[in-house]
Amino acid sequence: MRLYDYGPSQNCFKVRLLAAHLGMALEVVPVSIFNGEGALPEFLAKNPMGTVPLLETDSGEYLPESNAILTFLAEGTPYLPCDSMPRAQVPNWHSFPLEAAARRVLLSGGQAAEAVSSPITNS
Ligand SMILES: N[C@@H](CCC(=O)N[C@@H](CS)C(=O)NCC(=O)O)C(=O)O
Repeated sequence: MRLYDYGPSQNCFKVRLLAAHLGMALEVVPVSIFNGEGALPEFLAKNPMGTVPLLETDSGEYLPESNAILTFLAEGTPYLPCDSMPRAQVPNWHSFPLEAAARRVLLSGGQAAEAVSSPITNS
């Protein structure tokens, strides 16, 4: 399988980390997203969102979205249990970072988002 990847991306790191835990070999294809490689027609044909990570299976199917890729890779392993409650905890924890970030933004009245998007100054 092939992973379209950007080294500093945490979403890509999650996928590489799980693959390493599973002893799964992934062919890593670097995509230089800040140089526009994600917006090239040949990449958009694989993933219309233009984002990484993107998994290409051995049968040539494409799967974007880090959490979907994690779920796909984890199937049949202890990282995705069969029993319903522990299995449901997986999407629960996948949602946690986004939910936690959204709550912080909402509870701060938007100031948390402004702090993140404001340029750092030395004044
Ligand atoms: N929800 C997606 C987010 C994907 C995403 O935004 N990836 C970033 C790198 S971390 C990217 O490709 N950015 C390039 C762009 O948005 O054009 C996931 O979890 O995979």
